[in-house]
Parts: sequence; structure tokens; C-alpha cells
Amino acid sequence: MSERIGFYQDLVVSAEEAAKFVNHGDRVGISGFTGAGYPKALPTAIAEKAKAAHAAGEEFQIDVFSGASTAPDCDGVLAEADAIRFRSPYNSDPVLRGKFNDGSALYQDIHLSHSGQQVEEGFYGDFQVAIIEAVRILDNGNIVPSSAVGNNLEYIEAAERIIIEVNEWQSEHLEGMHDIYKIEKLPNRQPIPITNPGDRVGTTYIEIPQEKVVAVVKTDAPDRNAPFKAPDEVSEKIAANFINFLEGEVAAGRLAYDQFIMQSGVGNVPNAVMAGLLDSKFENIQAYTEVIQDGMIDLIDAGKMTMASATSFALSPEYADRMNEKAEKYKEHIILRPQQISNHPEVIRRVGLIASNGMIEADIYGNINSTNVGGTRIMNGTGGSGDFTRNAYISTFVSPSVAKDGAISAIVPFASHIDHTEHDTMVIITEYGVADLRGLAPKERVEKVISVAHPDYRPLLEEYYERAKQNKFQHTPHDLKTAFDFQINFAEKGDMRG
Ligand code: 0RQ
Repeated sequence: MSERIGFYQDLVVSAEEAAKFVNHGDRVGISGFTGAGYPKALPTAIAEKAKAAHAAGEEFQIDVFSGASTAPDCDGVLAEADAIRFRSPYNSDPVLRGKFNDGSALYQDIHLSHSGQQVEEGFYGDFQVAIIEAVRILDNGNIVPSSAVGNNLEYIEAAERIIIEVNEWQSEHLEGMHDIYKIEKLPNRQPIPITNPGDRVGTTYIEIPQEKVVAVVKTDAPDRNAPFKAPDEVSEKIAANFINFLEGEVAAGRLAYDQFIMQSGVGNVPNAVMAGLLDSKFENIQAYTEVIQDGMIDLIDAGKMTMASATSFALSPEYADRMNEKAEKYKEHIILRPQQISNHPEVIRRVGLIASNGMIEADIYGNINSTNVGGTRIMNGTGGSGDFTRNAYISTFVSPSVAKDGAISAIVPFASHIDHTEHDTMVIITEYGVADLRGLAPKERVEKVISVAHPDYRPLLEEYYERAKQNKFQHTPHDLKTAFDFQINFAEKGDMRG
């Protein structure tokens, strides 16, 4: 174990000892993104400290900033201990989500490419602590990050005190997979010199200001690594529709079989899309995306995907084991970057990728709600979906047409919260087909969007549109009195059909 800690040997302590450096009211930046690369030991130790303080009638809450989501042994334990006052920029932990929704914790849901810069520029104030997971500490005190890079650079720079967790579960062969490039602060910013997903422009390690390191903790625990559900009939149909759409782009001369650069959101539908790509004519697929999922590993193994650039892994346990065994081989095909780079609008626009993300609901004009069920109940967050949707060559949303056994339609008259506007949405894909909205005025889009709704909901959407057209103003007709009937029906009667 100690060979992983080539420096700061005298700072190695237990997690409980290290937690002494975290105080009530601190702003704490942690490593971690989609359940990978988050600190495994400190969160529990901080949660225990919070519980002890609360039992003694004292206050103890911190503000937590990460790359994106973490895991039950990070956000979950802190939320259960009521140790989080404020959280940003992304969360998918159910316990913490409950706290946001009952008002006992605050959440700022922002674009993942913006969060690090806003920390750097001081928008949040001072940071007291950074807790960063590493594979290894190098002999000069710098670190090899683990399975996510996220906002590590920004938190290390902003924090007064740095705690490093060295996790032996992570493969040492991840060394060399990272590409750490630091964007200069304003006003000295230069173009990011990446023109292809496989371009390496930085270092394989993160520089650490040695004087700030206060503790090193040894861990040996796996990433969250939730298994994916096997693709079901609906996700397979969505995937087939997505691939048909790509085939149509080839037929139209706007894409070639060896030109496809993808961004993919996380989840079962994206994984089904990747399973579909395995049997497709597409070759030499590249990803410029934020997370590497199981489906991409399969594509790499099959020789179909040549390069995947991201900021973290989001692998199932089986695939995480495979990564740990064969990291040496995978690093020929995978680059892990800071999230400011993996999600950077400049690079996304330059490489010309096709984005596909999930959604909660789309309205008849193409506005997308990715985050708030019924307009008010936060689910996860916008994550990187805005970074990619706004800047992709083609932006698609993929979703089952209904949720909760048909009680919820993914296509509604008016989205009850809007994360991506009709100006950015190009294509909506469900199991019923592809609504290609490119080049269309709002009123021309309605029929196409309704055609991918579930058949139960199509007549209700058509009736709504007829009513909306009675409006005096005919550019984006709405009947505001009934525009949210679907969502109101669900809130009051448990079914959008009323
Ligand atoms: O809940 O499991 O309790 O039934 O949402 O839904 O269909 O499995 O799809 O996992 O892709 O999630 C938008 C939440 C979709 C996700 C969202 C319920 C549904 C189910 C999951 P149950 P599915 P997904 C890269 C890009 C925003 C961030 C983003 C998301 C659960 O894709 O968070 O795109 N996206 N990031 O029943 C009520 C609706 C619903 C609904 C689905 N209309 N109303 N519940 N659900 N639609 C990732 C990062 O940035 C890190």
C-alpha cells in the first residue's frame, strides 16, 4: 500500500483524524462524478462528526461541491446525518434529493462545464477544504487522479486545506489515462487545442500545492458502480429508432459510417443505443462525452469505438472489474479530462458531435424539462445535458413515451420546467419514432412531436392544440388556462389522463 504514497508519508492518518480538518460552515470541494472517483472514507467520518455535534446540541453543516453525482457512502451518509446545507452542481442521491424537496437542504443545479470556473472566479466565496481521491501520490507530491477528474483542479486551487484519499481498489494502471489541461483564468484565456476527441494536450497527473496538504487517508473501496437494467423492449425500440435516424443522416450525406462522434447521457436507454451500435454499420465511432458506460467498453472491445473522451466512468460492477484488470489496454482508447474540458462548449462545437440525452418531458414545441417532475420536484439535475445540447451538431432527446405505467406522458402540452429550449432541441425520439424538428417553425413541429407520444395521449394532445389555436396569437399558440392540465391531473389524481 505504502508504495502508492510516495510523499506525505508522515501525513497518513485515519479518516476520523482527517475529519478534524472539516469544520461547521466549511465550503468543501470533493472529487467524484457519476458515482466514480469520490472520497470513500471522509464522508462517513464527517457524517459521524455531524451526528455527534447534533447530539450535543451544536450546529454542524457544510456546503458540498463535487464533479457530479456521488454515492450512498458519500452524499447519502452526509444527507442522512443532516450534514449538508448546500450542494452543487449535480446530485442523484435519493436521500439528499428528499432533503432538497422537503426544504431541509439547498441545491444549485448548474451546467457542469460552468461550475469549476464559477468556483475559480470566487462566485461562491472561499473554499476551506478539498477532498480528492487518487490512485497514487507521486514522489514529488503530485497525484494521479482516479476514475473521475471532475472539478479536482478548481477545488485543489480554491481550498485552504487538501485531504487526499489514496484508494487501492482503483487500478494503478489508470496512470496515463488522464489528460489534465488547465484553462487559463480570464482575461488570459487561449483556445483549447483539441480538435479531435483523441487529442492529448495536458499532463497525466494533477499538480498539488504541497503546503496545503493536511492529511492523507488510505482506502480500499469500490466506486458506486450500479448495475444497468438489461435493455427492455421499449429501450430497444428507442435505440433502433435512434440508429435509423443516424442511417437517415448518412443517406442525406450529412454523416458517414466512419464519422460518428457521440455524446451520450447516462442510463438504460443510452446503454441500449450503444448495444444497437454494436450491430450497426457504424465503424470508427468516437465519443466526446462526460461519462464512459458499459456500452462504450463493449464498443471498444469490438473494435467499433476507437476513442472515448470523458471526465469519468459510470460502469456496472462487472465492467468496473474489467476496467481494473485491463486499464493498461483501455488507455489506448480512453482519455479522462477535467469536466471543464470534457464538457466545454468550444470543443463540443468544434468536433461536431451528435448529442443524446434523457428527459422528463418535452412539450409540443420542443421545450425540454430534464430536471423537475411536475415543475417543482427536483429529480437529478441538468448535469451536462445543457453543455452538449446547446453546442452539439445535432441535439437529440431520447425517452420512453410514458413513465409510471402510463400515468405520466413524456410529451405534454407545455413543459412545466424548461432546461433546454425549443431553440436547441433538434430531434425527439421515443419508442414510437423520431420527431425531427430541424428547420421547422413551432407550429410545424406540433404534429411531429405528437406522433411520438404514446397513443393514449395523442388525442388529448391534439385536443389541446385545437384549443391553443383559438388563441389570438398564432406563432406559438397556447391556451394558458389548460396548458398544465396534464401535470395538474397527475398531482391531483395520480394520472395525467385525468
Ligand atoms: O423512475 O425508476 O422510480 O420508475 O425517472 O427514468 O426512464 O429510467 O430514464 O434513467 O434516463 O432518467 C431525465 C431523470 C431520465 C435523466 C432523467 C422517472 C422514471 C424513473 C428514471 P423509477 P428512466 P433515465 C448526462 C446528461 C438530466 C441530466 C442529464 C436525467 C426515473 O436522464 O436526470 O441529461 N437527466 N445528464 O419513472 C416523473 C416524468 C418522468 C419520471 C421519467 N415525466 N415524471 N417521473 N421519470 N420521466 C449525465 C450527467 O450529467 C452526469
